[in-house]
This record gives sequence, C-alpha cells and structure tokens, in this order.
Amino acid sequence: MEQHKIDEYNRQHLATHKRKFDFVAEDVKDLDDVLKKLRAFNIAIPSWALGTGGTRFGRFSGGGEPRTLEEKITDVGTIHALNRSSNSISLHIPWDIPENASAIKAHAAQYGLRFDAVNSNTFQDQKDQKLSYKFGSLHHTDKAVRDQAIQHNIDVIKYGVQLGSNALSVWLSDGSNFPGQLNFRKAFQNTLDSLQQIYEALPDDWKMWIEYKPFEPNFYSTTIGDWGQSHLLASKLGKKALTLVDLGHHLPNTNIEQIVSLLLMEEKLAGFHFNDSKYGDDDLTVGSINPYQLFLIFNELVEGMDARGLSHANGIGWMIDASHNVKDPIEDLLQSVEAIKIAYAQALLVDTKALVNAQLNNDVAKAQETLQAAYRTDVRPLIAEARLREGGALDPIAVFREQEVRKSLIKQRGDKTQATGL
Ligand SMILES: [Mn+2]
Repeated sequence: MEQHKIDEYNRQHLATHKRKFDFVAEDVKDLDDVLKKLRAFNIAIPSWALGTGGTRFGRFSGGGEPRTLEEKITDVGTIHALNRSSNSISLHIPWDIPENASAIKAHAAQYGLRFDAVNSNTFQDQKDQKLSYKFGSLHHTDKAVRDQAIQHNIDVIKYGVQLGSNALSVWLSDGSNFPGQLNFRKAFQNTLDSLQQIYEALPDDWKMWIEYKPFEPNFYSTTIGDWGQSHLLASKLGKKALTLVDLGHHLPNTNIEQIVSLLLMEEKLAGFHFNDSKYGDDDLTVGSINPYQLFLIFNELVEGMDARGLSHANGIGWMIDASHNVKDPIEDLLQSVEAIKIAYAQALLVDTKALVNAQLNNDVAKAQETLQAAYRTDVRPLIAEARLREGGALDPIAVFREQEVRKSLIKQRGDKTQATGL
C-alpha cells in the first residue's frame, strides 16, 4: 500500500472528518491523553486469519489468498499501513514454519511489523507425525504421546525465539466425548506435568499463555475447560504462566468482564483473543454481535490496568482470533481492529469519578447512566484522528476498496489459492 495513495484519500476527506472530529472532541476531557493512548494501541493479527476460514462442511476460498508466510506478512503489512494499529503478527506452528527466520524477520520489519505470541498446535495430526492426538496431547494416558506434544511446544518456543517473540500460547483440544472416557484428575495432573516441562524450556523473559474453552471439539469435558482450571494450572506453574481469555470460549451469557477483572487483580491475565459469538465459539468478527459486552470488558480492563499501573498498549497481549468464511479476510480484520479500538476509546471516556461515586453511594441508576454515556458516544472520529496522526487512512476499508487491493492480489497470486489454516 503506497503512502501517497493513503495521503491523497485523507486530503480529499479531511474537511468532513474535521467537522465530525471537532464535534465529539469538544466534550472529551483529556483529549490529548486519549489520542495518545489510541495512537499507541495495537492489536496483533493472527497468521491463520488472512485466508478464508473453512467450516466442517466446506470452504469457499475468496481468491488472492496468501500462499506463503511471506505473503501473509505482506497482507498484515497492508492492514497496518491502512490502520496503523496492527504492528504485529502471531504465528501458528506448524501452519507457518519460519524456515529462514532472519529473512522472515527482515520481511516483516520492512512493514514495521514484529512477532507476537507463537501458537502451538496439538489439536491436529500432521503428516509424518509418529503418534496420534486422537485422544489428546498433553493430558494423554500414554507418556510417549505426551512427550511428543511437549517436544512440539518446545520446538515452537525455539521458532519464536528466532523471531523475537516472547510468549507461547497454548490451546489444547484435550477432553472427552463420553462419561467414563477419562479420569478427570489424572488428565489434569498429566496436563500440569506436561506444561511444567514446557515451562522449564521458556526463556527468562517469556510468558506462557494458557487458553481455556468449555466444549468443542470434545463435547463431554475439556481438560482446560474454564478460567478456573486455567488459573489453577497457571498458579501452580509460576509467575510466567498466565490465563488467556478468548471471548468465544465461554458458555452463553457468561460474565466475561468479571473474569477479566479478577484475573487482572491476581496478575494472571495474559491477554485476549478477540472475536464475537452468538451461540458458541463462532469466531465471528469482534463487535459484530455484542459490542456492549466488548465495551464492558474494556471498561474493566482500563480500570484494572490503571489500578495496577499497567500500560494499556503492552501491559497484556491483544490479539484477534477469528475465522471468516464469507468476508474478505483483510476487510474483516480491519473491521475487527476498528471495533476493538471503538470499545477501548469508549472505555477511556468513562467518567471514572462519577462512577466511583455512584458505586460508593449505591446509586445504581447513576452508575448505569455513567457507563452508557460513554458507550453511546460516537468515538469513530477520535479513532480516525489518531489513525490520521499515525499516517494511516481516515477510512481504511474505503481505501482498500478504492485501490482495488484484492483485485491486484488475485492477479498476483491467482484465484484459487488457499492459505494454510483451518
Ligand atoms: Mn483463541
């Protein structure tokens, strides 16, 4: 994405933007501080979200999908050039093995990108793999399978070290489909023992992020099924182990914002996998179904991070984990980042003094009014202004469409390409 094209678009739309920005900015206390925070806030793009996601019934590629890790990085570069808020990429091993780490790093640096957490994968069997994960990986009854899965995680750390990453993200599909299939206690102990061995392989400045999920692909039990189980493991492992919250990994109507608040309090919140859902782990675009919940989560994040003096930009990990089977992946990721920044900006606008007062006085109506006053503010011009000051586009999707980026990707890469991933 050439900068002059972005600048040209911005020039054409500057007057309209100014009018909208001035209108909302007038009522924002600490405007400079809010803009500074918005400019610093970046969300990592997962390497598996740049192609069209499949479902268990089918997959309909959209054309021009990245065929290699280099092309995935190029696409993240396009996203970052447009929104200036996606300065890192999160790799999934073995879908994206960096064969030549220094060349990959240089390619990413060219777009101003670095590498976020690396993700291991023991929920599928790979070609040439000796033992199967059909009945689990780190919790497996057979020590040989556990050892193989442990070694894979250690290999992933090694790839991550070469790329300058500093966290290993672990999601296990381990669980059971039928009552009686598994001894819960032994499965948990095996998992703990396996994670301990991986933990010992972590470099000093690394973290281990432990993700949980209540069901799917197993439908009777999941060995790390909820935040309690993840937190129990993280507590037993030590300071470098933390709980990762994937928004779609909860049963319907779970109060995720409360989970976030308590994990932050305990210094055990690793970070986020953003997505949205209506029924289960739908992996829909974050903010597309329940933007109010996203705002309430960010309200707890801002309050809890401020209470601990953490930097919003990098105090915890921010990452998208979604799968798009009908949209252009780049447009979907641009929408995702925008939705996250909207919720963040609204949380920054909460009148915290008024809220604390309302809470102390049990003024329930005032507390609700205070939160919703922030939520109902149209903060999009603030985000556009922050993006403009960083050199991004006032409207990233509009530029992506005007420049016919997808069309040229199809021309370069072909119509029938398929990115590695789900
Ligand atoms: Mn996830």
